[in-house]
Amino acid sequence: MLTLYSFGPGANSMKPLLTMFEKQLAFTPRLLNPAVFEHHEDWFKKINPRGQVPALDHDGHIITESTVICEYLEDVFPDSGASLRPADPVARAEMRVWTKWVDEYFCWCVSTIGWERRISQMARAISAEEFEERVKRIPVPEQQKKWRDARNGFPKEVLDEEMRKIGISVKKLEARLAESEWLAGEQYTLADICNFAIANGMQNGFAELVNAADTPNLVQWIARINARPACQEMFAKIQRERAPEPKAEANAAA
Ligand SMILES: N[C@@H](CCC(=O)N[C@@H](CS)C(=O)NCC(=O)O)C(=O)O
Repeated sequence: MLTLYSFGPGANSMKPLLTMFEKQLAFTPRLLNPAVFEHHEDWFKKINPRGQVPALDHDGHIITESTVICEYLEDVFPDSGASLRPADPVARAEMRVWTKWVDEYFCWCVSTIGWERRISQMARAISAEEFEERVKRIPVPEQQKKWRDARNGFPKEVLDEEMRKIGISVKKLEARLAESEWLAGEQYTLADICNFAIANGMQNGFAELVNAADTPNLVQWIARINARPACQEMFAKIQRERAPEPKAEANAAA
């Protein structure tokens, strides 16, 4: 039995969700509500002591870390649905360079701007006392700081630096996708799924950077993945838990 704890199809949660739909795996989706800090409740910290989603329960074995979960699913169910890892070791290494890059670089700059735009509203929607009570329950000190920054507003120099990194990231993706249809070459792989999880929505939330004129290949790649039956089924079946609606859509809650 497979149960996936997530916030729904966005950011890190989308990586294993889309992988499961691509691999046509039957699973129980368990959606947590970030607006009520459900992921910091004791019952969930028993599942993931870091108090973060996604987390996979496979017959009682808990797997955490979004990219690790995707690789695990490919290891355990190699013949189910789409094959999402190249057989060729060179292409496989290239896939992992892209999944490493999204986890270590691309995800973080987009995440901070998303937190500033959307999570800040969630953090400010409650009283200072209640907020501090909730922050105390967050097990990871860096995440406590991130919630406090979201409530107080991230320093301008941090936001400027993250926007600079987003600009670099967008150019890097565009340059690669001008060379080949998919990030690791000829085959659609976990590299595409994991980067799409962060990039999808940037054509709206970061339209000044991601648009048909400046990044045609990136825009087409985003559209190609959105058009895949597995992706459409995921969005139709799994509703994302949302923070209060902002003016511009961004990929938040990472
Ligand atoms: N490295 C982890 C990061 C997980 C992560 O940042 N999860 C976010 C949602 S995308 C989360 O739980 N955020 C809420 C919080 O930290 O309070 C992974 O890739 O799974």
